[in-house]
Amino acid sequence: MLDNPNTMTSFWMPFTANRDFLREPRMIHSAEGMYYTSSDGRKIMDGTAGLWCVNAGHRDPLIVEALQRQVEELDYAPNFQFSHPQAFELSARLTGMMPDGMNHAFFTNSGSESVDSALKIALHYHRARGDASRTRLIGRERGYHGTGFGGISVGGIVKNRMYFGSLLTGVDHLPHTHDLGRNAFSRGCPAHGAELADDLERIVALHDASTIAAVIVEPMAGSTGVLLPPKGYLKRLREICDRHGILLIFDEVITAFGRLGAATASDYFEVTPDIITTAKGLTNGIIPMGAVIVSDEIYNSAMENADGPIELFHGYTYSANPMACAAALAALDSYQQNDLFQRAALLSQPWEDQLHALKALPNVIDIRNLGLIGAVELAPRDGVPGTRAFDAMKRAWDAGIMIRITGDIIALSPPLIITEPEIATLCQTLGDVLSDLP
Ligand code: PXG
Repeated sequence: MLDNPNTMTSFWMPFTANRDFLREPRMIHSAEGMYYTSSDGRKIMDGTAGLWCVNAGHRDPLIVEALQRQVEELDYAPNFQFSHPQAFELSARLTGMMPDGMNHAFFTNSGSESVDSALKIALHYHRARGDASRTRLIGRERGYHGTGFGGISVGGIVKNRMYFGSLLTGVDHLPHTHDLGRNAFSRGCPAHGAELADDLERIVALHDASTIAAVIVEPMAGSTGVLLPPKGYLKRLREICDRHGILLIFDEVITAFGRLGAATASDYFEVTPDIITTAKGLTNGIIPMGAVIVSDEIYNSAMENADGPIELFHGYTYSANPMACAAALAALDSYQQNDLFQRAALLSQPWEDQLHALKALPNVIDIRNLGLIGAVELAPRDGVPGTRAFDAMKRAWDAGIMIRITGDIIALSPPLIITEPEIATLCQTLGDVLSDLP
């Protein structure tokens, strides 16, 4: 079947050049730790932790065994008006890792659902407090908040929005923070651009704060190609939100669970939002699950201001599914027992050094890094943007490493179990690919 492109068209692949893939499939057969084995039997280093989710590496025995035990006991239980102990245990464990005062978790099945849930919770919060005119949602250019209608409305990636109609109304966007002119080849967060947060004051002046419910940003914009927050930017955003009674949502679908060398980006940047969205690393990618973590103020307000027995008319069939809870509890165990967040923090320096050693290679116009995240931005080919990085991705696969691309930006985010020699191999292999790339 795999040799027959006609049969293979039955799978419409997400965010993929489907026709190109069918001509030249890149198929994965199995995985262990830092490596995949391709269908043609080659070992491929996972330079991206899957899609930024397999933080503890593939088939972590703690998680595999927890799932095996869970399926023997409880496969599914509803969480509408009934529940099961793992849901409460996980909520307690998860919120224990979150910033002070963020003690309540609402479960979803993906980052997209976490984002849409967070936006709805923000609207609900203001309305329940009698502030129903606060309905505007503010996102940011180049932001990625998943693919639900809420997420693409506040998101700022043109191709993810332009085909899908008029989207949510009452949405505005902050400017993105990418500035190669001032910040190219910065190590860690760039020095320039904190003032871009002040654009929120312009938006407030335009619409009036009394109409604005929430601002949502990725503390580190991942999908768009790793745009790091300028130094001081997030604190400034927090201050402006506070001044105007606007909720601040950090979309931590990528950054939570150790990617920056801390439990959350909120922790890393020492800026506490009102709502944090998570997914991906919550279960180490093994089972879909997301969670929205909210402040005591938001949760207590929902409980106190409810107009009937049910405080929030929102939820999913699989919210806090027992198998997902078991995977998440085991993933959190694994992160803790193996000190993976600390490990990411310790590895961030050799990571930075190895990545920035690629600076002199042809067509490299920027290199960015933070925690165990890296990006290499390439100059686009004349008239055919995106093709240079696309070719790099294919050649990297042939050379034995998996990398992610967005436009002409290569993104790297290896599992946090990577070793220093593996960092060297990953960067050197990428360097070899880039040296020969037209
Ligand atoms: N928010 C953020 C910040 C994300 O990065 C989502 C929401 C949506 O999550 P779900 O689980 O609905 O996909 C994401 C997802 C990439 C890449 O290559 C990034 C994501 C997904 C797939 C690929 O950068 N981020």
